[in-house]
Amino acid sequence: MVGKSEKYAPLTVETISERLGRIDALTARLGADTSQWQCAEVGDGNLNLVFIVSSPQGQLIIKQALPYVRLVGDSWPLPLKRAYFEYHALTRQAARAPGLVPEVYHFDEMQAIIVMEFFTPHVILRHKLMARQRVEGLADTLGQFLARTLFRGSDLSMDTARRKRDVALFADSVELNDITETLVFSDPYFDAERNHHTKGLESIVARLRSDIDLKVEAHHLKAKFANNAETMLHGDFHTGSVMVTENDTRVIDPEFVLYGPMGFDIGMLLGNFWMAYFAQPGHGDDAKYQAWILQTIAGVWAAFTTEFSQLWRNERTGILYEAALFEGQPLAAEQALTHKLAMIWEDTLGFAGVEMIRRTLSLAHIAENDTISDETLRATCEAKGLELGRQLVVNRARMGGISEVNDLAKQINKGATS
Ligand code: SR1
Ligand code: MG
Repeated sequence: MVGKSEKYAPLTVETISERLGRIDALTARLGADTSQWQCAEVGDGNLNLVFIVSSPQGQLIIKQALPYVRLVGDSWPLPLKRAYFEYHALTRQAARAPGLVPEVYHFDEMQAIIVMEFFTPHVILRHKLMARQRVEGLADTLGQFLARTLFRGSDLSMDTARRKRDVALFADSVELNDITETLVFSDPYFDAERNHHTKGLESIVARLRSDIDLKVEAHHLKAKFANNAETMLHGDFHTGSVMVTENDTRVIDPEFVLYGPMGFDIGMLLGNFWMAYFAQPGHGDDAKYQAWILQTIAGVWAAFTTEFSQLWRNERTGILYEAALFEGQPLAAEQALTHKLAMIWEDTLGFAGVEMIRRTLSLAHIAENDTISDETLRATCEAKGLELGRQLVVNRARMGGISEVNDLAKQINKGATS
């Protein structure tokens, strides 16, 4: 499955057949007659080339890293080795949460190419949320994916040798770690070069940047992100990293993989759902659909805690909270679980908050807001996200359960706070 080749060169739709047409992993799925192959470049993310290759026999995805940030251009170089980290993340996620991530058919480290399963007729969840379409089973699948990958990639499941090896492997992803540390945790809180925001938010932006409690708490979260190598994270788990049909959910794109705090993946996902909730007036303003988004958020957290608790009770084979330590004291193990979930909850809220703020003030925004052409309406939706984000970051230790946070979101949505 792993191939080696000559000097790196970006693929084009014209060169794919010639360059990859003799690789078994591709011909087995597309057929050896490359004249039948059809290629389209479909990458709409911030970093990479993505091709769908189709033939009468089948379809697959080819993802290739570019040596720079696609969103910005070659003025921002970025190493190709992110494909290597993504490949290793995908194989680990496939083992820990089977059936939810694309199968890797072929990996070429030199060309930074991953050839993988094409999920069809799936679409990116973010687009589904803008089209106000529901997905059956979404919350359960996402909650279970989070619990399985976060638990099984951690000290709760892994032995010392395997875990330390993986921490070392992913620790080399310094450039992508740096992107997150900078864009998520620092840039939004000062007038950084790459920042941009919607006209009309100026006074709110000025207020947030002079908000000492917010700045300090966001930085405490940055310290946690940088220092707490708790588990293998997806690292960029927003609604653009999820593909869905009306009743199927899959997870893609773990190139930002790193060892970090469990609440980061959960918080990033929930923060993106809350932003989609506030953006709904720009996409049809359907109160019932908004209620479904909040219900989905509650469902993700419920599914996560249920699955995580199951894994805690049945799969604690790692170096932390060893089963032997609690022999004959089941209540002690349950107490430790309750404490663990409370810590994850607080982190989740904080990371959701910083994600909501950075997607509005920093470099990379979200399509739900960007596609609202009425600037005044867009600013109103974004201001609500900023308000909830600020409250989550600053008050995360004092928030009750998920219903309390959803109630706060509803108040903010009505314009009843600030
Ligand atoms: C320069 S990359 C900007 C953002 O895109 C990715 O999807 C990550 O979210 C990153 O922060
Ligand atoms: Mg991505």
